[in-house]
Amino acid sequence: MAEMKLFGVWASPFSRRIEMALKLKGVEYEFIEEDMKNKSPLLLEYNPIHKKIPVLVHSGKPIAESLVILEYIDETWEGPAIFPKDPYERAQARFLAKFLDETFFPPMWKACCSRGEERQKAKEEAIELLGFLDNEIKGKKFFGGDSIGLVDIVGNLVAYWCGILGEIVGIEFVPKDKYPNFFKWINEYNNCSFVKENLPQKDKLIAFLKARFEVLDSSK
Ligand SMILES: N[C@@H](CCC(=O)N[C@@H](CS)C(=O)NCC(=O)O)C(=O)O
Repeated sequence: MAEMKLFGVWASPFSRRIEMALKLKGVEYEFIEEDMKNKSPLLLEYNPIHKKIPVLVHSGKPIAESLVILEYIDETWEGPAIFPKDPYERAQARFLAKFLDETFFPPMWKACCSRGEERQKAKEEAIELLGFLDNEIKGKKFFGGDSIGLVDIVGNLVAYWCGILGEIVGIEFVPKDKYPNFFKWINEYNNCSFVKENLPQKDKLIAFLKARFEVLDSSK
């Protein structure tokens, strides 16, 4: 059997995406927990450009960047499809995944890490952007249709992490009245048993993130 190793961090939405995809496909792997304050020589060797987790190593060959890894997993193993088969739907799913990581994530994270006027501006920007997703999910159970697909896997960031970060810093990123469709998806998603099995335990994650914010605060 091919050797499969995943370098990740238990609290990271990016490495959880890969775990979810591997489990969806029924692929066995070894999880190697990285220490972000003291990255292992192997991680730096496997991802010399970004020096980030997750990195999937398949029979000694490393693949970095969660969206790239998800595509590799879908192309390599049979089982439930992660990407839509139809080329247009596939392009749309890629667009939404990139939107979440590159357009939504930066202001959302800034809203959590900044203060005062800067926080207010980033918060408004992040919340406004979610209107696009509220419209996209309207009338559907998951972004992938009846079952979980690429955008749902990538959406762990907003469905779970964003809610917890919001609780910690006192920001409601997904107001139920403003975004009823997206709010419904979040509930559906977080209550789906397969998803639940692949999310970190809430109390543990809150403690981890609070400690992270204390470090950020003390370095200001
Ligand atoms: N675009 C990357 C983002 C991954 C990422 O941000 N990983 C964080 C942990 S959650 C990391 O490794 N940070 C290390 C650092 O920035 O030094 C992906 O999708 O894989």
